[in-house]
Amino acid sequence: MKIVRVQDIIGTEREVSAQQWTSRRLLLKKDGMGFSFHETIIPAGSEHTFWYKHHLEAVYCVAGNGSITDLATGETHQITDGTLYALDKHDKHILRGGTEDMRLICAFNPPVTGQEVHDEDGAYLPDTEGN
Ligand code: 9YT
Repeated sequence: MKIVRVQDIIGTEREVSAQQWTSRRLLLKKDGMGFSFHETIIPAGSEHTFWYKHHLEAVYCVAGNGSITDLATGETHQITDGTLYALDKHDKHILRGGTEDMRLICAFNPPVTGQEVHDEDGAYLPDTEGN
């Protein structure tokens, strides 16, 4: 059994900050669960275009508020505590922080390795390191 406390991740290589978002990777591929598990903070008023072409992602809001726009349909959905969105079609999207910072809990399949770099579309490249 593993016990992971987010306060022990802050300030380590498992905490990644980029262009106004911060993600704490509580579980990565190397943890052997078959998915990775993250806490992501989206600051109030910030805007992000994400496209996980090679991953499926489920995201559950536990605090704050914001919105997500599906760039395939143009639809925008409000996000508050208790909202989940699942990117089951590798959906390219815009995520916006609302009036308060959003605290999101995320799971990725396949798991993020922690070594991903963004390609020209803002997507993570597929994991090529094997098992
Ligand atoms: C909200 C969201 O898409 N979070 C993703 C986690 C982040 N891209 C990471 O840990 O790399």
